[in-house]
Amino acid sequence: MAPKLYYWPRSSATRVQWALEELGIAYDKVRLERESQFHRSPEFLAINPNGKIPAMEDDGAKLFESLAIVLHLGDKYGVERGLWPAPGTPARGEAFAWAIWAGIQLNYWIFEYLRAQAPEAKAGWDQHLAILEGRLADRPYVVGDAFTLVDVTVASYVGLAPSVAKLPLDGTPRVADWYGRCRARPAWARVIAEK
Ligand SMILES: N[C@@H](CCC(=O)N[C@@H](CS)C(=O)NCC(=O)O)C(=O)O
Repeated sequence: MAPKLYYWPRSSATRVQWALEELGIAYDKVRLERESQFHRSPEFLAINPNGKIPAMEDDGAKLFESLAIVLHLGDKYGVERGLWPAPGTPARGEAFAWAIWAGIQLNYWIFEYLRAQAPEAKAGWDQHLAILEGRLADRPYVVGDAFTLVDVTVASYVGLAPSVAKLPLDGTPRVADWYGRCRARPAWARVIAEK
């Protein structure tokens, strides 16, 4: 059975939609409306007890947390499509390291800056963006020579900086170039076309 994604547009579910579109697999979309509060209903809480989107059902698994869902999709569907490193390879370990780093560190510093608007938070963000700039010094994508779902995860967190916190990327030219290449992908265009 095709994976079923519960989502609404322009939310934490967007990185999952982007990953699904890159994979090109059939999936069912269940669009919720925040105002309907269905995401707080017992029916939905049985899928995601946190009462938040995204959530996914896939072959009996009930999944939540957008980053975890992308990692699951990479494992299950990405390897044969060249979008996720094979199990046991050094690249697989690096995929987990960079994707989880983005979900924890980048996400933390963006929202800390948004909350505090303080120089310390800006310094924390700058320090982490410089780490990514260094990573991209000798490779075109975050892991390996080609685009993978690691780029989906890292770019989706990086993208919160300009869009949510008004933090520009222009001080890190390699990040800006890589981010532009990620966002130029047709799969991304399909995702953001939905209003
Ligand atoms: N860390 C979670 C965040 C999920 C989240 O906060 N989702 C928001 C939409 S972006 C939500 O469902 N909010 C509804 C609510 O809290 O009532 C993830 O990445 O999946």
